Amino acid sequence: MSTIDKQIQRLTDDTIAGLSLKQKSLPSQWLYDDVGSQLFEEITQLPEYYPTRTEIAILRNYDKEISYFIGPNATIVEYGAGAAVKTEALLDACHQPRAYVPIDIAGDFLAQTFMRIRLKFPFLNVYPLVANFLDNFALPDDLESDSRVAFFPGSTIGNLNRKEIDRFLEQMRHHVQKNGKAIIGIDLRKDTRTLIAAYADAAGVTAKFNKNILARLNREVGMDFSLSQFEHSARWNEEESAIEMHLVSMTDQIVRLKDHSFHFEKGETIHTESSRKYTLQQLESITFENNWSLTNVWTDEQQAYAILGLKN
Ligand code: AVJ
Repeated sequence: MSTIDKQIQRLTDDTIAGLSLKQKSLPSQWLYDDVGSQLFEEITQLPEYYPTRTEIAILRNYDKEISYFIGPNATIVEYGAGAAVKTEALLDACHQPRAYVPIDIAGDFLAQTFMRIRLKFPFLNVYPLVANFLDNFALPDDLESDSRVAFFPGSTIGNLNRKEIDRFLEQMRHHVQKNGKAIIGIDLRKDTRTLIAAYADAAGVTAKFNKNILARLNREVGMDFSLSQFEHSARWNEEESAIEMHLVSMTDQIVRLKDHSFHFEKGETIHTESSRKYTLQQLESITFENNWSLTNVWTDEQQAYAILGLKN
């Protein structure tokens, strides 16, 4: 089977499994096809969506310290690189990084990122890698550098559950090897109003982003979702300490996938993404339990967002 066929098979299996649950759900990774990745980039520009701009401001504010933390002649490995906008801030801050390995599941998007970074940082060796960072995979073995630094910005770690975080932090330790380091950006817990506004913006871009998963299922596995029959909703789940995106069925309806049919009651939802929000204390114990030492925490004045510096 080709990679594309395999991907469509996984999407189909995940969808059948997820829509058969009592609380219907879809794995959030499927939000990020090329259209979804593009819409997410639009989200990062919204006035309500503070994480991206706060993260970039922290990177710029502490560029000297971060650059010192990274050290010279490093290879930066970025998980879920997307458009790699924050990477530019990081690469600007570094003195002479040696190589850059952007990893993303959206291949077309990665190719564009590759071209842009090459133009802006001509001295840098770029090795793009199409992969799901939750899978097991190896890095190219011809990376010559003094040290490897994993970069996981954008609070993507907030999408992972505890088991996934443990697995990911473990793989990251393998990837960066002995003396390796990691820089992880993460959104912190804060008041619910700010959070809901960030995930239910006035311009409706997040709604479009969320509904794109239905459009994708129509496009790629031939489902028959009527997009106007679903509405975006952002909810705070206190137990999980997470903002959740849901798609709410506006009517009682049936949606089909091949010979499967899924019944939706009016008001029933599909849970599409959880964005967990942590306290610094929780982050300390999670990293400690995964054998990383947390050596640096960079944050903004309001402590809305944190960038962690970890050593293997
Ligand atoms: C890309 C996962 C970090 O959780 O804030 C933004 C995705 N979803 N608005 C986040 C997202 C809705 C974003 N991450």
